[in-house]
Amino acid sequence: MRTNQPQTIYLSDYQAPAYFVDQVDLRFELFEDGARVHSKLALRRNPEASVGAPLELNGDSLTLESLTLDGEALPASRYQNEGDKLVVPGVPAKFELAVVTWIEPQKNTRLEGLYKSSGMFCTQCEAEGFRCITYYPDRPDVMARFRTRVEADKSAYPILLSNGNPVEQGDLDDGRHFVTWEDPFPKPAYLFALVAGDLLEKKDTFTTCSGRNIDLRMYVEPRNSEKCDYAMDALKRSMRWDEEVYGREYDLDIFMIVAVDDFNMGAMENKGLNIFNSSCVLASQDTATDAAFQRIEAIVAHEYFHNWSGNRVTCRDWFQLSLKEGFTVFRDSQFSADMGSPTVKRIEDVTLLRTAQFAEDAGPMAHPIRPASYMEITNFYTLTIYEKGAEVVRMLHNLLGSEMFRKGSDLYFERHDGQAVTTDDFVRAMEDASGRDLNQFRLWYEQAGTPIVTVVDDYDESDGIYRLTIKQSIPDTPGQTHKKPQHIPFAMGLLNRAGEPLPLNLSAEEQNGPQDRVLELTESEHCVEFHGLSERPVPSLLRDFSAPVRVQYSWTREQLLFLMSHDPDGFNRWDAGQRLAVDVIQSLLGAPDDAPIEPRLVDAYRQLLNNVSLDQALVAKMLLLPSEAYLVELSEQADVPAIHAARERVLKHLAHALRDELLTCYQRNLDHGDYRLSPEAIARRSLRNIALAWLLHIDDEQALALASEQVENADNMTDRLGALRAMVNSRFETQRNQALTAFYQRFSDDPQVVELWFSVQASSDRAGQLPQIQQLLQHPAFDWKNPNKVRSVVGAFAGQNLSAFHSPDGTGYQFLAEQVCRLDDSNPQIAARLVSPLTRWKKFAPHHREQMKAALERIRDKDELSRDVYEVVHKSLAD
Ligand code: B3K
Ligand code: ZN
Repeated sequence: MRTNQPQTIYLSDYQAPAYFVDQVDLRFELFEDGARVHSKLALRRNPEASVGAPLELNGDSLTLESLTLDGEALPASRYQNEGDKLVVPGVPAKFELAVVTWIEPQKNTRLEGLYKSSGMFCTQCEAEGFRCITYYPDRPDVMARFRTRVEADKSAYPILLSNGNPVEQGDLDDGRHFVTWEDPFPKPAYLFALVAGDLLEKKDTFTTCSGRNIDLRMYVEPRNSEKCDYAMDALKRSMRWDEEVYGREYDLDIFMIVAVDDFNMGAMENKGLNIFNSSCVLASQDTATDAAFQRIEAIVAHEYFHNWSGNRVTCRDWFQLSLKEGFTVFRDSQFSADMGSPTVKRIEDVTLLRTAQFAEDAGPMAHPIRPASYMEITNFYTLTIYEKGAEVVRMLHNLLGSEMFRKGSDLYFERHDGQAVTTDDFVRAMEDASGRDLNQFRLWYEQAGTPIVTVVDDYDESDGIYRLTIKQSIPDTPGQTHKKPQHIPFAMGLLNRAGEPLPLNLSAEEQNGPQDRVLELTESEHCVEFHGLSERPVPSLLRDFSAPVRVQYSWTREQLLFLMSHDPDGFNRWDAGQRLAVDVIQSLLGAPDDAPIEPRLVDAYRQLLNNVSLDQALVAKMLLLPSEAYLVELSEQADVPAIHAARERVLKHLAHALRDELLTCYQRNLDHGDYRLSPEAIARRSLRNIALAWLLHIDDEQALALASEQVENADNMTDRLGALRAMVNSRFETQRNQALTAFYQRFSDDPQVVELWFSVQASSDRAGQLPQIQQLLQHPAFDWKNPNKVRSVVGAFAGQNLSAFHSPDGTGYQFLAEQVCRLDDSNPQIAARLVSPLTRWKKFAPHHREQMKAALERIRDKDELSRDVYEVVHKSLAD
């Protein structure tokens, strides 16, 4: 529904539902021009509700055909149909309601509820999509058993799926057929799913820890037959891991995954029937990059883990979203760490958190991981709810230790199985299992904003004491000021001049203290003393990023160089390198072109390139300079052209100075054997593609020859795309265009590769200036109805091509405003997400700021703005 003044919904207004649904019987008649949905609900009044409470059902874009209460058709006078709500007063304590609605999935471009994608019917019901299918109490605290019969033409839709186990199937008249599914586990409507299509079925099995055999199925379009193996394998690894690490066994007899091309998000954890965006599940060596394989493994695991953290125990209301998302992201990050390199996984997670979540937490949309209000819940599937939510669970894990944490999660699952609960119930289970008082810790759920932890040190030679004064403060965020100190686990260590770890003795009496400690910060200021130190140590602070905070400490460049090569904590080694690079780049902002560049940076990178004893995956991460987006995030008043120029200068300087080392690195990391997805092989590919990218950044002819050969002959997409990206970012325009054309011709019938092809161009400051972006939008493969295509052009341009998007004439901002307005009518969810790069306009230098604001105002002034975009734009423009 469109509205000009959307209502704000408050957590404090929460009321339990007046009626529960025990059983839902659904019958879908699917046709080419629409679908008829027959729903029978067994309803029961909540004993807590008052007698005579009206029944309220949600509905959106539905045509009501009939409404029957206990077998008696209700005339229009017996209910109020208020557009998005159907209210039936005077209902008994227990009754059956039959509702028939007509819907038009073919016309559904919002991709919420039931819709069609590439000729198949599919659904997306989280958060509030079920109300686009039938009238229903569409809220997660109403949990019911579903029985679903799907009827459709047998030749066009031979596969008919829904949640649970198949219980009946047969043929009908007119070439139609049906399948009935029954889900024995009560669930909220947001976990409902239906799929009907002409799909290829891939089969496998999994034997659970108690010896039950589970049928595993993947359903894909026949052309994707060769792209299923990796996801199927990842699924089996996830199932085993959840048994071993969390003691969670799968519960139904069948688990299904379906790949769909048009999908707003990455995937959806519907009970027993996960639906995936094709780009997050389909992969082959020829078409998917290493990063895509890793993303697929993580998302398959994430959706599977939801079966317990989300489905068996679900959210009471949408304010509790992080209950399932934060916990499940934490679980999938543990899984990915176990499958590959924990340090590299941590670096990737923290990079995303610090670049994008910290930005969100400092902007106009900042909200606690349990928000107090929202207008449109779809806007709250945020990095804060997901990534910061996962960090909060990680802190609990760190504070309690793995054993106690596992006791806590066991208690949580056992205590709340089959219930819809709150984040507080989760913390209470952790508290009850461990005996720890987590009262102050709960503030992490209530207060928005990234805490700032300031560290000042002092070494007293005379008594051998090293003192740290640690202060915390939390910045104001919309609607929240004067925040209370939070409970922060702060992991640290100290190193001596030789790079050896020192014992952390907290008193004169302590002799052989541990070399790692987690300080628990609870006050706004702490003073910690370390005794028995014969020299001034170098501190290694916030090891493994033990809390989602910004650390401020006046590192010298010597200290950073020292930590880069000596810190035993791999994460902090990387972090020291990042801090050094940030410092060097920032020192060049606005400096003359011939201002000298820190020579020790070149030495440090040379050492990295030559270091073959260190984990090569870590080396590859350490070689990446901080992104422009991160540098923007760290600025007070970001001047994008200046940031771009300074970063480019450093990159080019390093590439020139290290040309020989880069060529050696490239050659050393060439693979001659078969393609493998081992961490070592992935690291080799990363290293050689980084070397190529740097060399082409300085337009090196020899590198051009290597890249041209690689883009043509690589046996995998990581190398092919790595070479293409490097060429696209070089000045060799003719070769770039030839490579782009050849690449497109080779892969034009593969939508996932075409998306990569779009985004490589849209995110490049050389190939993705505005006129070229406009051309991409005209390309025959571009499709406004497909969210992946929109993200790969418009999203990549505004989110990754910062210097083009922030071009001084403001045309990038106006372009984005135009595309948001255009999409708002067809897919408001995607439109609202695209607004994001404009929302932080106040953070930018004045010449950007005014034009960004003007673009936001242009969107605000559009007629009939969706609730989704309205909320983001109005909050961004608020004082
Ligand atoms: N729970 C879904 C997200 C659905 C978002 C709907 N707007 C995917 C996930 O987090 O697993
Ligand atoms: Zn999730």
